Formats: sequence, C-alpha cells, structure tokens
Amino acid sequence: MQRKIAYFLTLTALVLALSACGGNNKDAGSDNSSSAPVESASASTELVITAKSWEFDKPEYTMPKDTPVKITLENTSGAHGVEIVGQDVEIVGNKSEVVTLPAGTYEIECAIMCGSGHSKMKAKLIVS
Ligand SMILES: [Cu+2]
Repeated sequence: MQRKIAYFLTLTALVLALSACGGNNKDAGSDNSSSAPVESASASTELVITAKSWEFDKPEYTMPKDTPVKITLENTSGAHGVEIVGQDVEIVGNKSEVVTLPAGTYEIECAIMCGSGHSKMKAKLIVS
C-alpha cells in the first residue's frame, strides 16, 4: 500500500514538473507574439532589389529568417515587379513591403510582363 502511495506521489510530482515546463513555454510564446507586431511595423533590416530591363542587380539575395525585413524594389529601367514564388508576396513598381519569412530558399521572379526579357528575370532569395 505504501509503495502505491509513493508511486502516485512520484507521478504527481512528474505531472507538476511537466506542467510547469509547459507554462514556461507558453510564457515564452506569448512574449514572442506580443513583440512581433511591433517589429513588423518597423523592420530594422532593409533589402533593396534593383531591377532593370531585363535583370535583377544580383543573382542571389539574402535576408535573416523569422525577422521582419523591408523589401524595397527600385526600377532603374522599365517597369518590373518582385514576386516571391509561393509566398503571396508581390511588390510592383518602386515600392516597399515588410516581409517575414521562415528559413529556406525562395525563387524571385518579375511580377510584371515587362517585355522580351521578362522570363529571364529570376533570382534567388536565401533566408537563413
Ligand atoms: Cu517582367
């Protein structure tokens, strides 16, 4: 009988320890989510992509993961856009958009049918 009580006490202690850990994780999570909107309102990092007919200024761009980054498109000749394929991000003309992406390698394509070299306007975005 005493063994059973010891067993249950151990179990209770374990459950308490586990729920305490869970509580800590939840606290950390709510800290992250409460600070995220502030960060996205004012991105501390800017990525400038320059486009001309018919190429982007770099074959590869990099930005930090899970961080709001202000992506700015500058057209130096012609009218072009930046589309981050599969991410619902499209910046058309000389504009900026604050974008937060998880780690990965993304394709950038021109978002506007800009002429004969349009299909060549591709670049990579490396988020790490
Ligand atoms: Cu184009």
